[in-house]
Amino acid sequence: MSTDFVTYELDGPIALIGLNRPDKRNAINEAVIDELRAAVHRAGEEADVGVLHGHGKHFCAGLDLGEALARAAGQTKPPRKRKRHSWHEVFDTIARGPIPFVAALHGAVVGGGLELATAAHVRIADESAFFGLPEGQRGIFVGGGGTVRIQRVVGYTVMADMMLTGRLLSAAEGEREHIVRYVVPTGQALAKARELAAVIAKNTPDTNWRITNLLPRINDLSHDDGLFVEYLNSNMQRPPETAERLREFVEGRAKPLVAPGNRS
Ligand code: 1HE
Repeated sequence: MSTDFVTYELDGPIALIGLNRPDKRNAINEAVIDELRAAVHRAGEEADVGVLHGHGKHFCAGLDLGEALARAAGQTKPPRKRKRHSWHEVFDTIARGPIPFVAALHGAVVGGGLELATAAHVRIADESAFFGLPEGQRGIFVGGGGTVRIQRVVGYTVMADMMLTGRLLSAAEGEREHIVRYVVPTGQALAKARELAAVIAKNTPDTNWRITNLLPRINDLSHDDGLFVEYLNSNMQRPPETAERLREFVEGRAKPLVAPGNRS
C-alpha cells in the first residue's frame, strides 16, 4: 500500500511507514493523518515492528500551518459532534498499540513532528536532525499529545525553554535530553532503525506488548499501584513461546549475552 502522503512497505516482520509530502516538508494535515492511521493499523495487523521515517530532507515540519490558519480564521466550521482528536488517536495507536515503533529522524523534527516522533518507542537521529517546538512563535500550542508525551521525555524545564524561547536542539542535544537514544551519521538513520527493528522483532510479540503498553502505564501509577499491576501482569497467561525460550536457556541453547566492551 502506498498512498499519496504516506508510503508503506512490508519487509519480513518490519513495516516501513514513510511520511511522503516532501514539498511541504512532510507537514501533517488531515489527509496525512488519515493515511498514517491506515498504515499504522495495517502494520499492527501484519508486522511485528514498525519503522517511521520521512521522505525528503526533513522528517516532519509539524502541523500544516495552512490548515491551521483556515481554522484560526474561522474558515472551517466547528464539528457538530465532538470526537477524539485524530492526532491523539493515531499517535496513541503507535505508542500503545500491538507493536513497537522505531523512529528514524533527520532534518526538521518540529512541533507535531516531534509529537509524532515521541510516540515511537526507540528513536534514532542522524546528525542533520534538529528538534523544536515553534508553537510559541506561531501563536498556537502543542496538540498532538506533546503536553503529555514530550513533557514526560524531556521534563518541564526543557520543554518550557523550547516553547518559550523557540530554542532548537541539535541531534547531540536531543540525545542528551532523551529525545533520541542513538545518533548516527547523516543519511544513516533509516538503516539503523531497520537494524534495531530487526532486533526487536526477535523478541516475543507478547513481551514487546508488555514493554510498550504496561511499562508506560505503570510509570503513571503510584509506587504501590505500580507494584500491584506488575504482580497482576506476572500472573497473566503467557504464550507457549515463553516456555520455549526459557527451555532454550536452561538447556544451554540460548545465545549468550555479550557485554558492550566484548563485541567484535
Ligand atoms: C509548510 C510547513 C508547515 C513547511 N505547514 N507548510 N511547524 C513550523 O513552525 C515549522 C515550519 N516550517 C519551517 O520552519 C521550515 O519549512 C523547515 C525548517 C521545516 C524547512 O525549511 P526549508 O527551507 O527546507 O523549507 P521551506 O522553504 O521553509 O518550506 C518549503 C515549503 O513547505 C513551503 O511551501 P511552498 O509552497 O512555498 O514551497 C512551506 O510553506 C511549506 N511548509 N513547513 C505548511 N508546517 C497538533 S499541534 C502541533 C503544532 C505544530 O506542529 S507547530 C509547528 C509548525
